[in-house]
Amino acid sequence: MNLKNSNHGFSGFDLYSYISNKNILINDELNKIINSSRDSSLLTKAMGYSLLSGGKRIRPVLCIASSEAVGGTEYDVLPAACALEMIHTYSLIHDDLPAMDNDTLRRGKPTCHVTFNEAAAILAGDALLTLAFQILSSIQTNINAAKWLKVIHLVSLAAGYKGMIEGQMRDIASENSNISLKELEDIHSLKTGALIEASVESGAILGNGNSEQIEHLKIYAKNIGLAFQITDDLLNVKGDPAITGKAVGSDKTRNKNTYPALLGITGSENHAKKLITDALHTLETFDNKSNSLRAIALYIIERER
Ligand code: GRG
Repeated sequence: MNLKNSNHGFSGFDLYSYISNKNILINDELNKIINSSRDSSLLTKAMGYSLLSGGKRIRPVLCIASSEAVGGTEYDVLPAACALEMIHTYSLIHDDLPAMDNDTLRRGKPTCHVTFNEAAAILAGDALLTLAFQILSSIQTNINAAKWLKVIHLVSLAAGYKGMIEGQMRDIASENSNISLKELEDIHSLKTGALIEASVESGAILGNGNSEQIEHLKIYAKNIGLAFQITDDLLNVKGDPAITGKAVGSDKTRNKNTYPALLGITGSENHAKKLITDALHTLETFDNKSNSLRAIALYIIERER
């Protein structure tokens, strides 16, 4: 299946330039937020170390792209985009802790607890999570307060005990045991998909999308969220640590339930491609303002990091 050549009404979008430009905007804003406290405490250093260490910024980019797809602007959603990246970074810091995955490499650098210490890493994660909601709830833009409240609510659900944290808990609990494909899909959808879905949905709400557009974008997000984690599983098998910036082979060592373990490499690749095809179909009623979302969907399964 060659997704690039199939007819989804989209061609020639320069995703590299798009992501690079959005990353400049997002990184500038994250720098401003972290440096605004003007202190050099261990806590602020640990927060900045992980937050400003060069992740792909796919969640904030999705938030912006989703807003633009329904006619909004990047400025409408920039604070929300940054808050989503903070929540994501907190989850990575905690995921790398000895009590969780016990990883020493992240984004090409030693993990937060290795560079600082475990207490600093736990607190830096806590502080980033809290700061995200501080930013979400102190917005001064033209978008009405009811929309912001809706976004705060959906982000708290996605990040919380019925979302990402529940997914992480089930993931850890299922190590060393056999689970079904449905159980694995639920874990991945919660652990990784929920925050990706929240990124797309909040962009659509703040960009003033109508209810039909928002519903379509939620289906798009559900599909790409799952495909994103399948690709993450595949990169843990066949990725290059020099490119991914994190350990390869660790899922197998820990006897984790993953798509490659359940479906094999080719089965996992085909499943991810099917999800991306479905995601692209949900964008059929959208005009070319959603070409960034189309290109991101393809990138998600082609990425090398
Ligand atoms: C301990 C209170 C407490 C909560 C823990 C750790 C956690 C909650 C959740 C973990 C969720 C998690 C780490 C999911 C993995 C998602 C994933 C695929 C991460 C990699 O994302 P990328 O590729 O990374 O976007 P970059 O570095 O590019 O940002």
